[in-house]
Amino acid sequence: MSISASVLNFDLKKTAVSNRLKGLWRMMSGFRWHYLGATLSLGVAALAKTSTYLLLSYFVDHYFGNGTRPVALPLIALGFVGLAMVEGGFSFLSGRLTAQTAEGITRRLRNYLFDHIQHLTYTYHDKTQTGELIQRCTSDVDAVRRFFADQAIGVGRIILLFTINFVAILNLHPRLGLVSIIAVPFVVVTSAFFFRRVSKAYQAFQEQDAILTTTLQENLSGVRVVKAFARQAFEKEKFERENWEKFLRGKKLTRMHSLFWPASDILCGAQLMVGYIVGALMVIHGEITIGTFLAYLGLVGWIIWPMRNLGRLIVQTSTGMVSFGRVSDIIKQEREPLDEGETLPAADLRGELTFENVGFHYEEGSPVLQEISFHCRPGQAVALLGSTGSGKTTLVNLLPRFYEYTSGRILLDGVELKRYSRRYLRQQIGIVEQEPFLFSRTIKENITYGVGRDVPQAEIEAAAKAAAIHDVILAFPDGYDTLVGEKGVTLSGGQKQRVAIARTLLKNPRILILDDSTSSVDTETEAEIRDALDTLMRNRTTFIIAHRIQSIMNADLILVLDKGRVVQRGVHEELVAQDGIYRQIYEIQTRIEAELEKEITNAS
Ligand code: DUT
Ligand code: MG
Repeated sequence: MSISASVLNFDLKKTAVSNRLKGLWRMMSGFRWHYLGATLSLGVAALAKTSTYLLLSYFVDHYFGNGTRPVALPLIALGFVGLAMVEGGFSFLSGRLTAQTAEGITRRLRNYLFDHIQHLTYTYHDKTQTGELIQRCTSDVDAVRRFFADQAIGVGRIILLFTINFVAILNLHPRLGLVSIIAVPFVVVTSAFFFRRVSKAYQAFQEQDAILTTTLQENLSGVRVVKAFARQAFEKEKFERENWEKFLRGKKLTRMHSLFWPASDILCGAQLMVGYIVGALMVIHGEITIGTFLAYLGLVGWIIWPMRNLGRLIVQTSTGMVSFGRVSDIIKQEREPLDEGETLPAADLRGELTFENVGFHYEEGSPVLQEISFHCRPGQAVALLGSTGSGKTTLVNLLPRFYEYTSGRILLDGVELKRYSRRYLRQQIGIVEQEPFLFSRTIKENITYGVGRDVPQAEIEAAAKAAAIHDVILAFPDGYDTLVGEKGVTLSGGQKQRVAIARTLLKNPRILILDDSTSSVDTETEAEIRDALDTLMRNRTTFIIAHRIQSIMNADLILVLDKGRVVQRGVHEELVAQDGIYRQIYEIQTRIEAELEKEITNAS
């Protein structure tokens, strides 16, 4: 089934409403005609089935009952075959339409979720566990798919089958018709009773399932830590505990189901019995013919079937709705508006930055940055130095608007940062993150990731050379086409950092942020990178975070951060002359280096 672009682009945000049935109805947007087609096909199939029983009744009564035989036998036989073909054909059509539609809806939902999750804010991702997201995007989405494949069309099927066969029986004999629906109210009440319970049990089960997925996901990500601390037994116990809880909740859910089925079976069985007995008595008293009774036996089954399934449907719908609610929780999260704001100045950003009493907090009441003020001219290098947790990464994360500062203001080229769109800022700012992440793709793909277009090999290599990683890459069997990660080579921390530097350099940003980018390389490589960077930093505003004074002593402005405040500022010469943290760090580092050098000379 080809789905038009407009249907695929339907904004699923509209489905995140508090009324879940309404949300599910909106989820069907663009697919409702398919459902109507499927339902109509079902109707035709149901009519054909019912007609088969009526033909049977006609046949029996005329050939065996009164022997009038008004229609030739081959014609009747042809009728049976024709009806069977119509029924089969339309059943197939309906099944196919439903399956395709459900898959279509689910495909759209998955695509939407994937895109949506990418656009959620940093804050949301900070607070949400990956395992939880994965579980909602897989298991819960699948329950939603089942709803559309099964329960959504099921309602139509049940109503059709019930109505058509009920009317047919009423036509055979009104009293038979009434007798065959005695159990309906009981079935409805029983189903409603179980609906709430199953709903609750299923919600609890899915929540626990998410916990289990999170536990597993975390354990896999941290498997090296687990091994390093030999905590396998502890982790195993933790997993077993969560798994046991899932087992218990699963058992409870199954118990609900297993109580429901016999209950509805008893009701339906009783219904059949009453129908058969009343029917048989009516034959004995000559109120109906044998043919009518035979047709009734067939038709009544198709009244009981929808009744039983109504129960199942109601109960299963509860699970679909719970899962839909869990998916909706993600859908209703606000996206980070990438394009909101202006992209001024359209052409070239100079990269002049002014911080005026900037303050920031992740959590209300615990400020992470306070009264940060400084100014840097275009092309200058600003270095941030400070103990761990002092707020260096937080400060640079404000620039691409990953987080919004909570007080004061930041001016970029004289314009308040909040007026620029995030997309624009992120195009202009290149970050080499503290813990860079590389995709399981080739090295080349990783380096060109930020540009999103074909890049001449020479440019890629220039970036790699600047990041002092070119030679390392060439040493790999497939060079730039070497796969990184689980299926390919495993890079060392320093190599990863350098690939990440190359990735950012290739993007050629106006503002460059290097967050501790040389922390996992040796001093020699660091010097190599620094030389390369020196040329690259020319003409662009750069923020360098580093722990080695060596890496930052040439900066135009050095800010020393402590507990979120700037405690010292100036250039290297000024800061060493002052009594303060900077000089302490400098002295310690030079002493260590001097001692190391002495040892090396002594040894050789
Ligand atoms: N913090 C949060 N939430 C976050 C990130 C950090 O509450 O998502 C806190 C931790 C710390 C403070 O903010 O108390 C500053 O963290 P940051 O990562 O900015 O510190 P840093 O200077 O970059 O430390 P390091 O040198 O260890 O990278
Ligand atoms: Mg940091």
